[in-house]
Amino acid sequence: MTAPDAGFDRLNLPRPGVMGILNITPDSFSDGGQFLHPDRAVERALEMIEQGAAIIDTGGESTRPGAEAVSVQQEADRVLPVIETLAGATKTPISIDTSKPAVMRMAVRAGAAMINDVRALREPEALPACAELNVPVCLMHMQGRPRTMQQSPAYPDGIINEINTFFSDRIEQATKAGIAHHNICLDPGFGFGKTLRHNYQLLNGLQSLLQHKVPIMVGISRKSMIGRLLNLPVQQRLPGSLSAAVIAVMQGADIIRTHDVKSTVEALQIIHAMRRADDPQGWQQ
Ligand code: 8Y7
Repeated sequence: MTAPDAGFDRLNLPRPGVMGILNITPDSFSDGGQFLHPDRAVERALEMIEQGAAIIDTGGESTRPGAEAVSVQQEADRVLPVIETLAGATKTPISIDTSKPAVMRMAVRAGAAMINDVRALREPEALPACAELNVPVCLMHMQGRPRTMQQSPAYPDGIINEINTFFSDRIEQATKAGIAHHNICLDPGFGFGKTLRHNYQLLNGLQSLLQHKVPIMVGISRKSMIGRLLNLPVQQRLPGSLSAAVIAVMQGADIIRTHDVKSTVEALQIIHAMRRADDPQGWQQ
């Protein structure tokens, strides 16, 4: 049984809701270096909250293909001052994008309310650390490792099947380690060990992920599945990103991770209005 105030429900997210990306890195793919100074990062987070972000995802490690590895110390030095200040300045939940158990612990102590792990708690000790912290966690699918994942992605059993098998296994491992089912959310990891075609097969089959009965998150914002398809640089990928976000929500996604909070919130309001239009209790709220 899930208590009404447990797990993801405790975060009070609207469904669907928007997660604003805050990259505190020198080398992230579309906005690297812009928010390295804590004051600038906090300012940007508050701006995204003002624009309707339901959650802020802070990250100090770039996972783009070929990015440099960072130490626990480096990652902590980047994210902790921002999480601490932000947690004191807003009630909006803060997520920590990390795979390192030590960073998870420090971030939650500093005020983070959620963990977003692109490695789905596969690093040593990440499962027990997360169980102990007892906060919601997003388990993302990735084939291979960031450095090499785009070299020759392949899904002989079909991408949807393979991702569902991966998720069943990760949910089993997580719950065995003591992580509550109501604290789990899944993300198929657009662009992480996937060809352009795989990403669109995934978008088309996204509904199938609802079988795991947990919230679904997706991150498509400005990614190469938009840019390579349309042959557009990162600054010109908003219409494509919004189109994909709307499709994802129509397929059942609950959380959209994006750089462009204001426009994404607006796009999701269209879906919300449509879904509520026939509600006899009213529809605009
Ligand atoms: C995703 C993500 C990135 C994603 C989740 C980027 C950290 C690349 N992508 N986390 N992180 N889902 N859950 O373009 O798709 O933002 S990094």
